[in-house]
Amino acid sequence: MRVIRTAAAQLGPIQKAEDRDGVVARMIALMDEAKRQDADLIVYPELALTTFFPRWYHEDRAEADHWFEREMPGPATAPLFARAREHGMAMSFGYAELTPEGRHFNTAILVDRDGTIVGKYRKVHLPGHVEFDHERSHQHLEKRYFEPGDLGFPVWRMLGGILGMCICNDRRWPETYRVMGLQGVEMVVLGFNTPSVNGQRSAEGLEDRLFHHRLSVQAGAYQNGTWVVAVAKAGDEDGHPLMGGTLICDPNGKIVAELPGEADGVIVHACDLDETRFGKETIFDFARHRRPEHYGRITAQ
Ligand code: CDT
Repeated sequence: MRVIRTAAAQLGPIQKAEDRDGVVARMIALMDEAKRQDADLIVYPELALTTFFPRWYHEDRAEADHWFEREMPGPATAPLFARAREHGMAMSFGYAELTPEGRHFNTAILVDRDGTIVGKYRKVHLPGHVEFDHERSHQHLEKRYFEPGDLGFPVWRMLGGILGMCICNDRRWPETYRVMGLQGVEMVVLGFNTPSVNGQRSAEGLEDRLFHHRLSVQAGAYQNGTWVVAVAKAGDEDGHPLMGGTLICDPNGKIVAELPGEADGVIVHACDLDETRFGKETIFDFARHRRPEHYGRITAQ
């Protein structure tokens, strides 16, 4: 058995006026609870440090720069890194990254038990739009504020296994999991901010959204023989509802733990990476069964 006791740490809403210090205090409280449950790894949501700011339109996009981190860890996140080191707990969380060259990414990191950042991922599939859209009930301006990730979908050896990351909308794309699956990934960790209703299709409500979320994660897990840990930022942010649905899915595609509600909370599950073997060695033994000669259209521009 190669067990990672994994905590999926959902954050409830973060209002526009809340500062990072308050959010980091909440993250530390969740980490302490995860430690009480003996977790090795804690996973937080996408853009964990702030409200989901891409819903707010700024004509001058530089006005949004205050939502971005210029260093990691920085002054606000140093206490989180310190507590993780103290607990000897690995972690992953998402944040908006502003590079020294002035590039903007929707980023997530993997941090080992000793506080070292071992992996960085930049969101590839950016949903939404660039300009203010009067047809929508709410804005989703990720394409305005971020550029698509430039790092692909790498995996990292950590905690005795092979771990990968993706972010929110990425979880809906089979290619995301498959690219990591081809590198032997055993656990994919991801955070998300998903509006409870579709801003362009009022008929698609919370139940459908939760269904498509679970469907995507469960399919990705099963078809690649990997654990998937999916963590929400949820609840009502300044009148804009985000769904919950924080869950841990096993390599068989079954949800083994799911957090009810939309508030701060943790679920911990003992994820045995050896459970990935069966799928990887049988029906999804890629070396024996894949037929890439027929998949050319997938990568054609
Ligand atoms: N954050 C994020 O990627 N959210 C998207 C919402 C899509 S609607 C424009 C998601 O796929 O959950």
